[in-house]
Amino acid sequence: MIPLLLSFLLAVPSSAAAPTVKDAQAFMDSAEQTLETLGRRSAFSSWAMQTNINYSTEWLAGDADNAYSAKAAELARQARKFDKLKLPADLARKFLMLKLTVTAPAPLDPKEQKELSDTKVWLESTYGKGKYCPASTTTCLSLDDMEDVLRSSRDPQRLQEVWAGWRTISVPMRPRYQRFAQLSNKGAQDLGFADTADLWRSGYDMKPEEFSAELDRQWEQMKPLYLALHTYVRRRLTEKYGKAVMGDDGLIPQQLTGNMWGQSWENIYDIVAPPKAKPAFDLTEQIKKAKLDEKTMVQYGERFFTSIGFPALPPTFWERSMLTRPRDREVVCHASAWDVENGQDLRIKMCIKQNAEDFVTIHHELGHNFYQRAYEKQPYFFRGSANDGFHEALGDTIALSVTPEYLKTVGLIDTVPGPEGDIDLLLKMAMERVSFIPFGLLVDQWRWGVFTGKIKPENYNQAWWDLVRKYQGQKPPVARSETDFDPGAKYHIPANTPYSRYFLAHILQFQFYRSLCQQGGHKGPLHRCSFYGDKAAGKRLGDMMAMGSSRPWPEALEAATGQKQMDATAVLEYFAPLKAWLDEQNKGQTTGWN
Ligand code: X8Z
Ligand code: ZN
Repeated sequence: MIPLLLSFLLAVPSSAAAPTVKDAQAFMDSAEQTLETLGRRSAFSSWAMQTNINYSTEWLAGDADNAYSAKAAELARQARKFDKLKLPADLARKFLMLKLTVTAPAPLDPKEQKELSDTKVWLESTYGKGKYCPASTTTCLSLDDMEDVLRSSRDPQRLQEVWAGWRTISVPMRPRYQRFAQLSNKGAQDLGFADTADLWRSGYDMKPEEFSAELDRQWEQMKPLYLALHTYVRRRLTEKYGKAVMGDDGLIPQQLTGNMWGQSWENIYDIVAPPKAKPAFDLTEQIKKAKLDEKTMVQYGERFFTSIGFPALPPTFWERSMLTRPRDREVVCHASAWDVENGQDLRIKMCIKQNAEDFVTIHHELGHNFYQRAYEKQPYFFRGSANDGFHEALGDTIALSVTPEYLKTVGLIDTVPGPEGDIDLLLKMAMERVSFIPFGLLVDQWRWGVFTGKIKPENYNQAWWDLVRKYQGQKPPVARSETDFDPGAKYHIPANTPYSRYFLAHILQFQFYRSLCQQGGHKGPLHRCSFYGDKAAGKRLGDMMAMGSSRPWPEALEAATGQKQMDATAVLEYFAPLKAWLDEQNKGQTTGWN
């Protein structure tokens, strides 16, 4: 038995005196070490689960996620004792990163922590395993089967069926997503945020409300371009499918866009191609004609990066990546890039198909891997991109350089179309990337609404479709109700991946590209520039990537482009000739929707 006085002395150690900067530094060093170890364990477990979904791997992934999230939350709460200290900027930045490291932070109660981790894993694996089993047959369709249909079928009935069929997989997610949002908000509040949306918006070197305003500003800049494309595509779809399928409210039926979520429209380029132009080339056809298998497609991507000076991918990349859908087990096919051992063990996980869409996605994923390796020397909390939009933009910037000139250089096409092919090429690119912009905005408009409580559970689905209508000008092919949970049919909702990053990436990638092309002395229209083989361009990108997230993003942006603002003018400049052409085509048409 310890005498009362002594036990009091033991409980209040001498370090209870005001903490110093040195204490804060020591605390942070140890926190980084702890989380690096737990993070590695969680990455391995999650890889095991996502490439082989079963009861045991789900258990392991949930357990490892719980260990990481609970520890991160505990450390973030302990870190409060340094709140009043004036810390050097670097160290203060790490303390912020510590609070932001988990996108759905663990609440205080260990039982709720466990419940949250298990719910996260359940949501993601339910999406991964999702299948639609039509009543008429015994075969079930996976998401990639249904995406094939959306890509290539032009039968509205069939399109509608798979569109609605895929959305049956998310119905059971509804109550668990509601609980998930509740628990995540609890965790965020324990860390001092108003809610999870407040936490998500705190990672951009500005106030959360300034970030929202910044997105709105950028959207307003790009809206006329999107509206022009929407008006044109809607007319061509009406010519193809008729008023009976299209309706007359000005909205585009989502199942006709060639994409499950109407988020990018390149797969229906054949329907909207300028009437007289002979298509310059069809990359999907070229890939099939050249019989490029999945690994060779990835090697094309890698070669672009090595051509601008990045070292080749390690042999383990080829041994450990998952490039195709395995036949014998359930997996999460949604493409992702992994860095399980800080730059030493890079991998991608993808179910590659031989088509142009996946060729671009390969470049996107490799962009993540090369970024990860570039910042491996940074301390744990600075191993990330300047803001999350940078990570998403990198590979897309490279893919903008996949021009006809480039494809000819690497032997994938025989002839480069002349200037008469410009509109054709720009329209193709707009179908891929301009179409995406409103979707990039609306996903988090929905989630922020859910987390802040502005969107109530009884309105989850209606609120989603209101946003789709408002931003994308699209509609579902069949009536939806509050039994459905259509947001859950988009990967990033069950996987809880913030989405504004992709919106930012669609601005940043054009900024990076324009700047690298200017630096490389490119002459002629911007969209014909490829910086393939340009080592100086690689060096500029590489220097920025090596900074990781150690500095506020405007500094990283300045290092790469000389600009300090994210700015949609590069997008507008790139597409300017197309915008003029679209305006001409759209004369006499009503723009927008009811
Ligand atoms: O999720 C992705 C990548 C992985 S980070 C394949 N993307 C978004 C999506 O598919 O919805 C890339 C573009 C947008
Ligand atoms: Zn990505």
